[in-house]
Amino acid sequence: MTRKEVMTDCTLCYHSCGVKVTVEDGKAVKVVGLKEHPLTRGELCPKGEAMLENIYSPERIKYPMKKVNGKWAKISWEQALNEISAKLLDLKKKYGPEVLGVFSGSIGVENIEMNGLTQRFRSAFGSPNFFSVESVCYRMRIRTRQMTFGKYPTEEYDSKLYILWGHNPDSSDLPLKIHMAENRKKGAKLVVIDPKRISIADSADMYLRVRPGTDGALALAMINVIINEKLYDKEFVDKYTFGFDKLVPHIQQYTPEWAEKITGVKADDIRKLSRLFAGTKGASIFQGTCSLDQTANGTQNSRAMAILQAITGNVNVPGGWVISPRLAMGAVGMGVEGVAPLGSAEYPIFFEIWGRKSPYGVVTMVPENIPAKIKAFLVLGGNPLVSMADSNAFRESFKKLELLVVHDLFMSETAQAADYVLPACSQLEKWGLAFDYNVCHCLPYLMLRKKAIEPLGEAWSEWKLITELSNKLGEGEKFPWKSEEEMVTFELGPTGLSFDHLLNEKPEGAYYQQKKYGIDEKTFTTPTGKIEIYSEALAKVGADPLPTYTEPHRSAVSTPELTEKYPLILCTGSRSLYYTHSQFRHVKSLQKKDPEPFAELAAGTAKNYGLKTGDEIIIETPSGQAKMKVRITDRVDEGVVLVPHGWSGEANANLLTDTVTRESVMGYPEMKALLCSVRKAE
Ligand SMILES: Nc1nc2c(c(=O)[nH]1)N[C@H]1C(S)=C(S)[C@@H](COP(=O)(O)OP(=O)(O)OC[C@H]3O[C@@H](n4cnc5c(=O)[nH]c(N)nc54)[C@H](O)[C@@H]3O)O[C@H]1N2
Ligand SMILES: Nc1nc2c(c(=O)[nH]1)N[C@H]1C(S)=C(S)[C@@H](COP(=O)(O)OP(=O)(O)OC[C@H]3O[C@@H](n4cnc5c(=O)[nH]c(N)nc54)[C@H](O)[C@@H]3O)O[C@H]1N2
Ligand code: SF4
Ligand SMILES: [Mo]
Repeated sequence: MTRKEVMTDCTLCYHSCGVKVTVEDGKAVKVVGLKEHPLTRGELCPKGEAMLENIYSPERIKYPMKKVNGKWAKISWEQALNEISAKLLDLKKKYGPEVLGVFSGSIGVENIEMNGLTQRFRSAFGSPNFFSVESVCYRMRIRTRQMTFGKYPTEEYDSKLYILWGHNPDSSDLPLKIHMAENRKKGAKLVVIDPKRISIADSADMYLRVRPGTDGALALAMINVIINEKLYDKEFVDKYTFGFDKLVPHIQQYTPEWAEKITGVKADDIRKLSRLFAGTKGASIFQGTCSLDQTANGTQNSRAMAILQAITGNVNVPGGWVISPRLAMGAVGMGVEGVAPLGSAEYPIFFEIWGRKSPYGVVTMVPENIPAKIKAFLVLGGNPLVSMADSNAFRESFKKLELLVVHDLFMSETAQAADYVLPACSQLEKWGLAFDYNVCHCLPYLMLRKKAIEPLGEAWSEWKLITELSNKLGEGEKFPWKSEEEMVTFELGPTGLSFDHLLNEKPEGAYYQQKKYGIDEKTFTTPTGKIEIYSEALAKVGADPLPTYTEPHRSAVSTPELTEKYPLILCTGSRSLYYTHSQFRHVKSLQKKDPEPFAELAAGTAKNYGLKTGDEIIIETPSGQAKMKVRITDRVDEGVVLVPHGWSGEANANLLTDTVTRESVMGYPEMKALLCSVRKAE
């Protein structure tokens, strides 16, 4: 029997926790946490522990398939590539290359090969239309911090004060959970700001229950208190910020009493939190990864939080927000000249700031542009028909596509809607690089993602699919790497770390740089060279250059006419520890832990509608209906309905969201503060 142990990472969500996989006779038989990994030190979450159940699931797609008369027929890779490429070339000839859209999901955020290859593919084809979850998640905060600091500082895991602001590490962030527990033992404080009293709030130093979607008002009032009570770091502000003089008069309107009326958080608690935050050097706002973005005030939420870190001097100090050294890598991705993706005109700052372009289009604009501008879609590692806002609109518009190709391990709802489904490799079946610790939480650390087993069935990696398809399209010379290993070697080129070194000497991974604290003249690469409290970049695109507050698109305040029909606040997307978005519902051990979706309601609200735990209800919004069971809990406020996302069929939360209520600066969908009604299902 041959036996080997492979150190690699788990990519079942973007945290890339270190794992050690035992392989016997070519089969992975055991996965444990990797003790040597600096972030997770041997711990895994239940999803990571169930990795092999997912990989060896009988439901894996085994071979390429084509839909013929509504039924799936097995075909060869050769046939699939021939037909797909012929159709793409035909569409290109008739309508131009822009009609091709490429989507890569959240798996493509941590999988830089997938992300880079899909970008290069659409560029080689000549289309600017690359979409990903980045126009519903995370990129908004990157962009906003960039426009404020020039670079992208992130929350440090080891902090003295953790403000979990719409973030629940117990379910969504294992590395933070581990580090926070350790630092709290040493005296670090914890504040939770969340409409739900999540478990960890029970032991927090402060818990503030906020009305969904109103966090911006709370943040503005904190700035107000910190300025008016002179709690800010004057020396830091004088030396490193631009526009503070404009902020002072602007912020006067946002008093704690004003914010109390909007958010439901007591003015005195706002004062107390402001004092605690401003009085702690090494404090960090752990801003929800998407929870504060997916609201009408998204960009301004991020701005207000950046300004809070700045005026208290909590930037580039241990425990605050810190700019990590960036890793110079060989870029697999490629831009397209002369044409810009959907949404670049409507949401210009999402696409470009100071000449720095982002590769993404605005995904909420996709449905309305099919078929006029988009006629074919290639989806890798995503499930947009379930995960993007407005599943109804996505599904209807995808029906009008002339070609839909999905590369996945499983028959997702998007795959079911496709013309061709292509089998994908799991992360143990291909080579790659894991280095996103610095993107998410500033750890300049890199690991080789190792191919531990051979691809199952006829699965192909993204490299193989994109390379072979490009060959058929006559664009093969743009994909020069003869193997995945060669591509990874190319990526590593500028880093000074070689493939062999990472494979043989440092299988557990290596630091590629040391973190630096402190500030010098090169730290803030904004046009003023300072932290831009006043943002010319925002003013230029017609947005508020100083932080402001916008009510949720739909609420008792902004649309009182809707509240008779939709009297409750709907907040979607609470993470389940056992699933990543729409994934793993077929994994038995996880299914057992979280068998069905529940809408969480407070007792009074449930009583008003005659509901008890376990009842089936219909949740309705102006966009659609979803069916789930009720769970009564004292952890959410009266009048709020909290639902998970990622469930398929009738329980899909995105049957309730829409692509119309877009955040005004970056076009993000509203997912956290909608209006709904509930009733018992017949
Ligand atoms: N297990 C698991 N982990 C995941 C994922 C997953 O699907 N499953 N997904 C990953 C991805 S892609 C992302 S983006 C992150 C998401 O990460 P986050 O956006 O940080 O989401 P959570 O950590 O679930 O915490 C969100 C919290 O915000 C609260 N909340 C909702 N609306 C509001 C609001 O308006 N204001 C405030 N203050 N709080 C609000 C919710 O009640 C919840 O407790 O999780 C990542 N981790
Ligand atoms: N209502 C509501 N909707 C939300 C959210 C919310 O809070 N509320 N959150 C949003 C957020 S933050 C995000 S990031 C998105 C996530 O949106 P998506 O990324 O579209 O969602 P997933 O369900 O994770 O889809 C990933 C797909 O990739 C497949 N896959 C996994 N590994 C690989 C691989 O190596 N190769 C290939 N080719 N395929 C692979 C999986 O089987 C799965 O079908 O969802 C968003 N949707
Ligand atoms: S948190 Fe869980 S699913 Fe995510 S990478 Fe770590 S072990 Fe895997
Ligand atoms: Mo996300």
